[in-house]
Amino acid sequence: MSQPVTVTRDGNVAIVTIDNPPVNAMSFHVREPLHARLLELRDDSSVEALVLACAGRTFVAGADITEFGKPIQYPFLPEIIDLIETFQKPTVAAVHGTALGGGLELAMGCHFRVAEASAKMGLPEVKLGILPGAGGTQRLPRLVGPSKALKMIVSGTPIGAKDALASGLVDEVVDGDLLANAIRFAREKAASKATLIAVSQRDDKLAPVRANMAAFDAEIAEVLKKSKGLDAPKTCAQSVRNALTMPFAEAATAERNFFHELVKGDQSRAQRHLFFAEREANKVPGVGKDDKPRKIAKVGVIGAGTMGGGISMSFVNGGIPVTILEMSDEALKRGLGVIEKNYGISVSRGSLTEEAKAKRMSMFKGTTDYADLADCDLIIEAVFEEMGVKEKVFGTLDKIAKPGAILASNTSYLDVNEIAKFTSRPQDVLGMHFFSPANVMKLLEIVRGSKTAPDVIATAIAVGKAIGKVPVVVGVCHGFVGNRMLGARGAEAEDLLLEGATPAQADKVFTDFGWPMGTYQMWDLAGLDIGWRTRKSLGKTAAIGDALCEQGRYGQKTGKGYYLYPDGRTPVSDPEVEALIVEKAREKGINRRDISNEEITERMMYPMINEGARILEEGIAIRSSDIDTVWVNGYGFPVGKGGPMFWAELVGLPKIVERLDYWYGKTGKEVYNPSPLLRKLAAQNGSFADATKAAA
Ligand code: T1G
Repeated sequence: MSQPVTVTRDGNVAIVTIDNPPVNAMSFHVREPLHARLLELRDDSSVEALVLACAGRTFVAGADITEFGKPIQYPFLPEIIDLIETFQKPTVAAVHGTALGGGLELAMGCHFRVAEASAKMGLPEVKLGILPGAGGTQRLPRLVGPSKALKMIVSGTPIGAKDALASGLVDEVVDGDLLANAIRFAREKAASKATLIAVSQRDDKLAPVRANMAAFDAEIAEVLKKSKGLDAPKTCAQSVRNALTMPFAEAATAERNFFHELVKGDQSRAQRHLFFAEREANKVPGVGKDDKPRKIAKVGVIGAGTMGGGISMSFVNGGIPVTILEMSDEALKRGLGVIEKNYGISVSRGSLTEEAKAKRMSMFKGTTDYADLADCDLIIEAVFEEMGVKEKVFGTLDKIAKPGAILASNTSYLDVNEIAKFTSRPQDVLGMHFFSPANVMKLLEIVRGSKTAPDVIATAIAVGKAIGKVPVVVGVCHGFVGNRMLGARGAEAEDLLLEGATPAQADKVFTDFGWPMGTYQMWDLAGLDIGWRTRKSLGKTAAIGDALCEQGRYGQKTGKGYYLYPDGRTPVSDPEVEALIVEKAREKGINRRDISNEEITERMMYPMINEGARILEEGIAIRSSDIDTVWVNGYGFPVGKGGPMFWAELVGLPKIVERLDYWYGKTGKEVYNPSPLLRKLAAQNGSFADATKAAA
């Protein structure tokens, strides 16, 4: 095991190298020797300059998140950074990879920073429900100015080396040997007897903004607009603002206090849970390190509709060329036209350059001939959700696809094992369920068939991550994990309206909870006719939903559904719908009553939890945190509540079971019947995580 901290010499320059794989996190076993070595080097007169570097793939990527929630052992990171600032000789951070959080804070404790051209730097603590707690909210504004620091810290988005150089975060960007250049830079600074000003003592970038606090407060209001319901963004902004109004030491102390407040809160616990959950989701039983992902250099997509087009864009955006197959030139032209229009919107928004758009458009090939997919490494069909259509497609793919090609279905519900039977290569077949709009939504449900080979799963995970998705492996059942639980969440939506709720009231319960929208608005967005068609095919009815469709009220796309959409997007309650609901209730002899917001939560969100517990019992999800990852990345479950299963434990499983029992007793509906696992955990005051471990 290599030493976490080593010191070497290059003449009068001392090089301190941190080596703590995989990301050089600032764990205690790094902090302790680092503090000791720095103390020695500071007082060693033979050392005329110091370079702080890291081994491995990245400079320090932050404090050790696994240490949060436990007593943190001295020396703390702020003390180490303050110690570096007492050096009376040049200190230089050699930055490569991703210098994030405490890593960037450490680098900002040095007088200078030299970065590799490919390096990224940022303070992503807000994504963990906390704020930079080692001086970041005080030093970053002093280096890049309060406005840029505010945006970087409240968004948590890192910047590249070029931007860092231009904004004053780094002093030099190098292409060649980073360490050699950092040593050269340090030696130059020592030789020139350059004036050394600790970052905490600088004020030149603060003074101009301090003179106009009203303008800065307006900037704060602007950046906080999207942070609804979360505490950390507001606290981040307040701490950056303190840099303008308080002496460094006082503001740094306030920052530490903010950190200790936030880190013990439910929101940070939820967001740290999601950080590790997303990574746990890549660990799949039966898929080991020897199951190497196959190379995916070319992708084929069948269908250039909404899903096929979005899926194709996801791969091209990830640098993988796509051949799109459609049944006619006209459909192909339409599909490629929508893709071009989407890129055009990005260009007009400034998030894509014209040349990047041209390059991406050049990576699409259109065809109406299956033979053109023969050289694809992965082929994904996004055709009509009907087994007969899938049979034709996979039967043809089996004949034309090269050996070893992976054949994936983007089906949202259908049985992937049935689909695999349409081929002679079930081991190469799986589901890759994208979420609309597929080029935007991060979730990718990887549906593992009973015969899907381990390396095919490994490939789907790897290529999913490569194109910026969050892959979660799920089992075969109707709706897999997300849509199956969505069904449970909406099961009582119709009856709640008949019994007394309104769409606006029920949807406000959801938006107040932190969802982007409620059930009825979501149905209007997706199109009410989809559900209507499904109900008719299953011989089912829904008094209100059917009536709306019979009036041609399909939702947003027809300008009205449960709501009116006068501007095409914003839902407005419609008295006609409320009259329809009252009429349907009368026809059914239902006496409407006031429905409380708690009842709406109990009858829509608790059934979701119950279905999640059933999914765990059946092994459709490997672990409860996978379910949380699905919901946060595929359906907008608020990150501050950690996902449905994490939130259920905040509510208390005994309470959820008690309320489900109440509604089951009152209605006899299966959606309320507590699953045996849920009942067992509630009785034992256990947690879903325990159940997952026990099942593993
Ligand atoms: N602490 C502990 N473990 C970490 C970690 C961290 N900061 N970062 C990553 N890991 C683990 C991760 O769980 C995984 O483990 C393995 O490393 C590889 O990670 C005081 C308070 C650096 C961009 O938020 O963004 O500093 O699954 O799969 O895709 O103000 O990791 O292999 O067992 O993500 O190449 C601030 C978090 C912390 C950065 C690399 N820093 N990390 O991505 O690998 S708070 C962050 C990342 C803080 C200070 C505050 C990414 C990455 P396993 P990975 P990757």
